[in-house]
Amino acid sequence: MQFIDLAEIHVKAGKGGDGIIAFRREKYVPAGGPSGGNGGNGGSVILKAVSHLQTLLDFRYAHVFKAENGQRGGPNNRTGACGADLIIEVPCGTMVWDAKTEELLGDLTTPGQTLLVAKGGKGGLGNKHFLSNHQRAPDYALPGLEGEERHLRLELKLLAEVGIIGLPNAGKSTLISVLSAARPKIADYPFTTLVPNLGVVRQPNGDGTVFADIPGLIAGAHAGLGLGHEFLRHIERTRLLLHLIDATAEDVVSAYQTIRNELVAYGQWVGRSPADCCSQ
Ligand SMILES: Nc1nc2c(ncn2[C@@H]2O[C@H](COP(=O)(O)OP(=O)(O)OP(=O)(O)O)[C@@H](O)[C@H]2O)c(=O)[nH]1
Ligand SMILES: [Mg+2]
Repeated sequence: MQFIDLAEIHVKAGKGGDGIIAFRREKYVPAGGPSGGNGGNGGSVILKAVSHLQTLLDFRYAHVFKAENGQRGGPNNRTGACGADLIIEVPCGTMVWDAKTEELLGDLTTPGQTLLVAKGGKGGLGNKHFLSNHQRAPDYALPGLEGEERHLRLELKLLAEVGIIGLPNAGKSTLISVLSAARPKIADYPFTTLVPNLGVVRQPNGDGTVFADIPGLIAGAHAGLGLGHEFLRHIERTRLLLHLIDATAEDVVSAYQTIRNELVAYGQWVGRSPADCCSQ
């Protein structure tokens, strides 16, 4: 399966339905008065975190998401139906940014958590609403308002507590395969792992800790060498980094230092002491 952890989408909430102008016309009811109903509200666009998705792959091909418009009001004071909300499912760990203003709109971390990203437009008022002592036969109504529209950037940062980092071939995938039920590809050539793997490590009391095995880093990864360092975003939120070093390597210290340098170049760990990383 392809792993996609960045996506841009366009969301548009539904327009509110127009209010209408109508007058009650019935036999034996002279001058029945205004009866134009209000328009229904437009549907909103809502993002929802779900646990059955692990990537943003679904957004690779679908970029535009529109919620339903509200319906026009009807005669006899009938309010138009509201447009249905559009609920878009995203994996847990998705951060949502407004691509234009760079504002962080929300961080969807727990299953079921929702975020309103575009509010539906309000339905317009029908002429019935404007009936008053001064205005017995209002012949105007309001149009529905446009729904909000936004360009969003979705960024998936997997939620693991422990991140396993190291040079290619250090044995990171082997470690997670032994500690957890994860079965990543293991082979004796570098860059076997191309996308992060998550594994749940069971503690004796039954609780689980999520470990993430990420692709190997090499010197210059921050400048795009090897697989680059983009996937480091997935261990940005870990509580602990497990630095795995092949003990049979010629220069163990430089193996460690290379990874440290890349972390610093990536920028997220500047200021943390090396002791924050757990070495093996
Ligand atoms: N002798 C020995 N070999 C190991 C050990 N751990 C892993 N290996 C071998 O080292 C090779 C690389 O292991 P991987 O787990 O794929 O290493 P990795 O760090 O995930 O590598 P990349 O995904 O390419 O970055 C495989 O051939 C493993 O069988 C170990 O503790 N001892
Ligand atoms: Mg691997």
